[in-house]
Amino acid sequence: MSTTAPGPRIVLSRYGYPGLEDVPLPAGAELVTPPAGASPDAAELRELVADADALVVSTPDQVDADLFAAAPRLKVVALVAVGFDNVDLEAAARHGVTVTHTPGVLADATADLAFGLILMARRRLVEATDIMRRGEWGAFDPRSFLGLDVANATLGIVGYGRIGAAVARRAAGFGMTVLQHSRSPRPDDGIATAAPLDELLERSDVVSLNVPRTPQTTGLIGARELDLIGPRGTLVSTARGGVVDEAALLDALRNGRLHSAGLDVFATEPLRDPHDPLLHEPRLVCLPHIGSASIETRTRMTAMALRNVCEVLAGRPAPNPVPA
Ligand code: 8YV
Repeated sequence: MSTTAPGPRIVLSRYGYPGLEDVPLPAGAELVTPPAGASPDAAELRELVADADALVVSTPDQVDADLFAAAPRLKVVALVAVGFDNVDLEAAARHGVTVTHTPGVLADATADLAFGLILMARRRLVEATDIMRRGEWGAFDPRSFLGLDVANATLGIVGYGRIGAAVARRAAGFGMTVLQHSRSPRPDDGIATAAPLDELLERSDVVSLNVPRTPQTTGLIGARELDLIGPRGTLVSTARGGVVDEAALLDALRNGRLHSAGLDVFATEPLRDPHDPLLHEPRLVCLPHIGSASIETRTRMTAMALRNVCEVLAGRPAPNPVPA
């Protein structure tokens, strides 16, 4: 009698990753997903991974030491995300689990969104849309909805990795002068000029945050830094919540010490309290962490994450391990 060994058990933390149906999987693989719309908490995730060989997760899922302890067969955690601050990498290493992510494939979508935030904040697009929705488009007044120019302004990019560089390429099309600041110096690309952080903040009309969340970047932009950007300045972040001190940001906007801001990321996600003051500040544009949310981009991210799963399960090195 011959028996066929069952294929690997691949747990996905979310239902509905775009393009999953087109990704080639190991023979006999069993895919396990929560129901559509479900968002498993830590205990549910631990239950799901008990017999898993691979786990595919998104940014909101906390992959901590308890999860690794609850998953004795786990070989790979594949993030459908480039940021990996939600994974305990030391615990992964202790348990011999490879952690992978999806660099590169979401740089353009995230840079597009950063530019969307810049235009929305600086040209007051949300305020303008809101008055139309309320039927309050009044008689022409030359002072209505005056914003500040994006074209030919100076843009400072904090964190000049793939996403930061993609933001810079877009800025070049707007005739902007581009400054950049990175922890590790980047070679001159002819688009952005390197500058120390304080100098970049002082010289920039618009500042885009594109750093990962680390102990060094947590609280990087507080009251002092916002004052360096100044009353004609705009701050946008598609990075991670916690990089900007949100209370200091609200204070600077309310007191006219900063012109405007746009956030796609928050210290608390999801931000569900409809009374949260961040959601009611007229000069602050808020989006629900949608930097990579285009069909093409999320499809590429899914394919890349699953390719990493397949390679590790086949005993080969992961193509996109998170950096050491
Ligand atoms: C989303 C992201 O969080 O890639 C990242 O680091 O923050 C975003 O792409 C992701 O798509 C959801 O997992």
